[in-house]
Amino acid sequence: MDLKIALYSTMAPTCGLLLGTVLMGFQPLATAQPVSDAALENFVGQPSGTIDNLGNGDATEGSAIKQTFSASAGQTVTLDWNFLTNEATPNTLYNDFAFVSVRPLGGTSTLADTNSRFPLLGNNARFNDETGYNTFSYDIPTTGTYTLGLGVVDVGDRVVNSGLLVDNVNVGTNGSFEAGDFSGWETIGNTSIVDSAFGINPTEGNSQAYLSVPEPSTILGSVIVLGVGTLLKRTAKHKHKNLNESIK
Ligand SMILES: [Ca+2]
Ligand SMILES: [Ca+2]
Ligand SMILES: [Ca+2]
Repeated sequence: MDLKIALYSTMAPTCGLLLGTVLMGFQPLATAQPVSDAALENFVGQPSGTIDNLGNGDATEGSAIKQTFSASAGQTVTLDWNFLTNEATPNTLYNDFAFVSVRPLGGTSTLADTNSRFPLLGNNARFNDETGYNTFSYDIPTTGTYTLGLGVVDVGDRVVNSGLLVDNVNVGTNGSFEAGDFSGWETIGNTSIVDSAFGINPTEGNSQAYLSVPEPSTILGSVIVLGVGTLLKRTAKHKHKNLNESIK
């Protein structure tokens, strides 16, 4: 084979592969992205503005799950939840939080925000702060059909991740997520089923639901690059904060 042809036949696929890799690098990844707070309110069936009106700041985006079930008056809905965050805590500007919604009665409540107690600081490799599992309960006042919704949101901006683990829901079907999927549930945004390999054990069985507000996974231009710069700065602040805490 002529040297030039040999070189070309080696180079062309390599260049093609390189170009392909570069192009692929700019494609959005398959990671499901969080949705607006308006979309979350529509999803759980609460009035527009409900999430911002909880008083934790301006929610920008989030993820949620829901299930509709029949319940009798006097029955108690219980579930286990664990709020995780990489935001500095407490934090008035970026007060990410988790919420629960029960409709048509019950309304919407904050489960935890950055002002909550985080006894499990740094317990999980993915998050700096963790509330640990707590139990939410709600007494059904009237026999009927109810929709339970659970969500986690970014506040103030769309960076620095927070998450919500849910398990052991005592109403509806697949309440402990032991089917290994969201069968019986509906989801919106970034949700998945995780086991103890996540770094935190489920409270019932082997599986638990994980909702989060991950960072944008692609870099498409200077605006987003600037956003990533801001994120890096804020991450550095967090590290600084943790360092201070470890010195105390
Ligand atoms: Ca908002
Ligand atoms: Ca955040
Ligand atoms: Ca479970």
